[in-house]
Amino acid sequence: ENNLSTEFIGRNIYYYDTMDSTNKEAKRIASLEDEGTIVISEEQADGKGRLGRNWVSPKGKGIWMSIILKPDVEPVKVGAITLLGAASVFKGLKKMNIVSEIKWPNDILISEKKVCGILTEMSAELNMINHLIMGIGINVNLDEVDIPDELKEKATSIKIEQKKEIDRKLLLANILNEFEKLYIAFKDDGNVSKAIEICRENSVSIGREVRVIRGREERIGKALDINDRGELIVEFDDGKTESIFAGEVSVRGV
Ligand code: BT5
Repeated sequence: ENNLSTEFIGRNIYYYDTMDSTNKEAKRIASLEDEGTIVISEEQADGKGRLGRNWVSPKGKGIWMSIILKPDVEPVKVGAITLLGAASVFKGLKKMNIVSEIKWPNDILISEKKVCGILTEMSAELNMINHLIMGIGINVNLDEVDIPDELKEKATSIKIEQKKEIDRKLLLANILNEFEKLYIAFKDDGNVSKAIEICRENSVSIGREVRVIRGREERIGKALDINDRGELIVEFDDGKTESIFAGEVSVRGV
């Protein structure tokens, strides 16, 4: 906590030993809580990824947390907010001399394997956001045995990659410090340029083949860039170029 230098992000923390999902808990309490409140748990019994997928969250080994946000912007502007999270995790790791890469829109990779996933959920009505929950899951000190066999090819932890235990509190503080800076710019005037620049410069996706899945339709293309709305620009094999909005598709390195 000593390393936390934020004004409001993480100034109110609900800390649990166990929880179904910190995103679920954050949604349950969001309307009563101030912006920047965090729910964090040592383990999650029902951690969630996107589209209802499961998120492995073993006890005492990771950072499983959710930030409650109440930005006064239109719902269409939140697409880019996941990138604020990704950029903050990237920068927080970098501060500890840990090199990672960002996989648009919501993953952080080390050595091409996932160490962090982000799940942003929003409650909105009448074109106004009630609240937004940014769930961040980071595999900090997981050992090989903590990673299920079926995920071993695509998932890793910081400890496995760095071959040493990482201070979770320090990493958390670094990430929250970075996040608040980027979030204030976003809140003030919708400015996400800094976060997008970080994602662009440290992206594994750009220049690579990606698979864009929309419902049942699956197309292969090449990711060219991230535009200033945070969308991924993809050139498909038929020569057409489209900008892909986070949440509308899932993109995988082929
Ligand atoms: C994500 O989904 O990457 C978003 C993960 C968000 C987790 C945080 S933890 C705190 C908060 N509370 C929650 O309940 N959730 C958030 P997605 O892109 O859909 O990736 C999910 C897929 O990643 C799964 O289907 C697995 O294949 C894989 N996976 C599951 N657990 C993993 C882990 N711990 N590390 C790496 N990959 C994992």
